[in-house]
Amino acid sequence: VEASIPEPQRAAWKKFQAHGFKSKDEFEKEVVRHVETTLARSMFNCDETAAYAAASLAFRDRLITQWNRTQQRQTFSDTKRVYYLSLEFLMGRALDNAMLNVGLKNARTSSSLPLILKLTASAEGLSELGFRIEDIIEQEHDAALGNGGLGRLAACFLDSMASLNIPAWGYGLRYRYGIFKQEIVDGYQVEVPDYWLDFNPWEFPRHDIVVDIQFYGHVRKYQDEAGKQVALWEGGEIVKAVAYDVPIPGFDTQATNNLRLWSSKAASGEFDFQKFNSGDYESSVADQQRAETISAVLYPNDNLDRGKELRLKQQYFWVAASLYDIVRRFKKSKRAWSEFSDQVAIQLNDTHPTLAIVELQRILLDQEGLEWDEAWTIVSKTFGYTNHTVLPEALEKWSVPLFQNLLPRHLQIIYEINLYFLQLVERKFPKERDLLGRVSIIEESQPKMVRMAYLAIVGSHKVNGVAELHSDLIKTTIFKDFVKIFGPDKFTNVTNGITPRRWLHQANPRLSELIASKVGGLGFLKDLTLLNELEKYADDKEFKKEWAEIKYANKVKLAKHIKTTTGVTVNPSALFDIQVKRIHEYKRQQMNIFGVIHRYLTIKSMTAEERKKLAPRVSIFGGKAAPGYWMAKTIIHLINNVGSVVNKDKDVGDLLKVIFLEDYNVSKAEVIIPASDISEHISTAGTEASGTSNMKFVLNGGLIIGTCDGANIEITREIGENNIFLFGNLAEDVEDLRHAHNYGSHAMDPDLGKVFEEIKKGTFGDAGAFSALVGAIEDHGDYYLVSDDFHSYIQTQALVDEAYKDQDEWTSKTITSVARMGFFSSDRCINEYAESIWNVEPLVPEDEGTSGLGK
Ligand code: 7GP
Repeated sequence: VEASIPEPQRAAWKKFQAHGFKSKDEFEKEVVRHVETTLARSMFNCDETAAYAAASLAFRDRLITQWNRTQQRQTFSDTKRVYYLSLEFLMGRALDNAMLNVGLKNARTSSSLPLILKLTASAEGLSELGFRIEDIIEQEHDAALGNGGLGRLAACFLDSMASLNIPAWGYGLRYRYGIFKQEIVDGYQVEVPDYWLDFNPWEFPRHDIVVDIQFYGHVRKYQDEAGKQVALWEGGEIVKAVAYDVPIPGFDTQATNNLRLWSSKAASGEFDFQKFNSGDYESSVADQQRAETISAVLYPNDNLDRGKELRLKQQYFWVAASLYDIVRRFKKSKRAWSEFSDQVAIQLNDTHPTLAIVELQRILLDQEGLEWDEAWTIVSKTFGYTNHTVLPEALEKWSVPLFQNLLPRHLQIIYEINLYFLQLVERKFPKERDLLGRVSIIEESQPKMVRMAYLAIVGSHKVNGVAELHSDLIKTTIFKDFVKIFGPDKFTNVTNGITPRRWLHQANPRLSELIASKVGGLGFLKDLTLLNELEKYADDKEFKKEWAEIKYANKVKLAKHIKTTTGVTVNPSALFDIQVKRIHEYKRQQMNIFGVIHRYLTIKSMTAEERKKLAPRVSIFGGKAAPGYWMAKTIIHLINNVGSVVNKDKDVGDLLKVIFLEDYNVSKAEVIIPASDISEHISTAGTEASGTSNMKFVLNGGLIIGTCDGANIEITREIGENNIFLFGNLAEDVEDLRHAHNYGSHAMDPDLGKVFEEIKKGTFGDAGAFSALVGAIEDHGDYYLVSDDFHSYIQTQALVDEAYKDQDEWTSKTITSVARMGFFSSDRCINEYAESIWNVEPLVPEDEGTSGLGK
């Protein structure tokens, strides 16, 4: 890298190059400088917001220097890069993470490595300036550019790719509005816009990186002088994509990768002066507003596809800008096109970026003049596709007329891809006429539809699911025909993971510190399997006491949050039972709240003596419903109404409290997850592709009640059946059960029947409000098998109560479980992608010292 700087300037560049903070004085100096100059304030009116801004800018300066060097290193070494295309990146807050990374490097250069990294220069520095680091961190607005699991996974992957020194870029959209803020008013969800860009120190606008994106128009075909058929996409309109870069620091490495988010802007730049001058004020700004609408808002659906034109526009806008960037970077290397897939791996986070396959084929064909086969060989070696759901309502399809209008050339190419694909199928399976219709990328419906998952499979070299069961299910159900056509090797599994930096060290610093004191330092944050050293402390009295104290302190912290946000007092000694995730019928929050009602009725029917033997419980819910998902909103309403009855019932007291936490998001998860005793992962078997919060809860010393679904199965395999509360029907039985509901008799579970009676009596408010929720189970086939699993659920909850009474044994179980969670690091997961799908190697910074982390 150094050699790339021309000799005469080298010394000056080196002399003034920024580096990590060497001391807290240096950090303080930078904070004060940013307060006084960047923010133009004096220390006399520096409030916490300003201190947050200044501290962030100080760290950002350091990150961007590292970012630059990382990019230079990658360019000069000319290595293969990974491009992770995701319409969602649910990043949460950045300052804490930046401090951990830059701060650590700082600590590392000093002689001793303090255990609590936050108490390094930065924290002490802030404290000398009169601020508490916790309060400063709290000032940051979450970057909430995602809905749920899929978006948070992308964020964990960015952290792991940087930490593993993998040359990688994330590409996404810079939504002006992230996922809405949820307010609870009279028990109902109300959506409030999340205008998060007011002040965002973590992004760098790149006004010099602007790409023209074309929409609409028509295709003109003609023969060029050499007699070759050429297609020209003409007319239509142009929108500009402007790049915004977000540095992604790796943990314990200088490597800082990039997340590039595109923002839309009118091609004409400003508004139309001519119209303005002629008095047409309103339409003079219309073009500009229409263009800016493209990246204005994140679609708030989780596991649901709505097929709106603006969404397809978002997808193409983002994919076209990203590919332009990727191709431009490749062309700088002056290599032959045949080497493209040696230099570039593109991962599709679900089908949302599938158009990238078509766009690359179009670039190679129409712009670079390659032949179809040559181009297609390159394309299909470049892409990998990750599927995140088997739910039919989430599988993307776009109507052909819509496509024809918006992206006429792309539709032609899709038809051609499909033609060659179907010809291949016909050659391989000449007798199977039905097969062609089943696997065609074009569904012969009215109107015709483009099946994006099929296009993604045909255009990728690997397709993966996100947990073992899920990867098996896609091979045997939704993509079965494709396994037959392409063979089983095209399909693989990469079980999801989570970053232990955010989800253990940052969220639960005391637990991380305690673990570090026993496993030889913080090395487990880089190699999570080192946690297995903990297993020998599962019966260590002293250790268990500290472990339990930390859990209690985390519960006290959550209890305070509950008090300030809901006004309800909860007892931190009670069992904290938590279900936080998007609200969805398949995730079965309704079963949880029915179980809570069952518990309430049981308590009411008990004598005072009997009640004394009960284990007090706090049932905590959190999660957003998609604004148009009426049933999910009804579930939220019921939870809140049950809470308002139960929480003030004198017969019940501390024995049961029901809490709905407003506006669940990443930063709240960091407080909620470390406080759980048990968490609920109770989806209908076969519906939750993986789940990732299940991993976070166990890693933070909580146990799980769950179904045999998604990653619960692998968690059980790792931690042992004795350490998890599994219940319910298996995935393999779901189909038969559903069939029986519809065609046989469906006997309601009697306990659930009693719960429904109580709801119908109006005990929890107007019964009519909940009739659809009850009706879905009683009268409309109970698609999610709530009644079938209810008995087993209630019984298993009783086992949880029993187990919790033996606190000593419970603590041992949680320690053993944490010790066995090493597999679920997103580092392991990214290593699997790197080896089996991307074929990329890490690029270790040449000046990387030893970490002192004990690995
Ligand atoms: C989610 C899955 O529901 C969850 O089980 C999984 O852990 C997560 O992806 C990460 O793989 N899917 C979504 O969030 C989603 O919206 C539809 O999928 C595209």
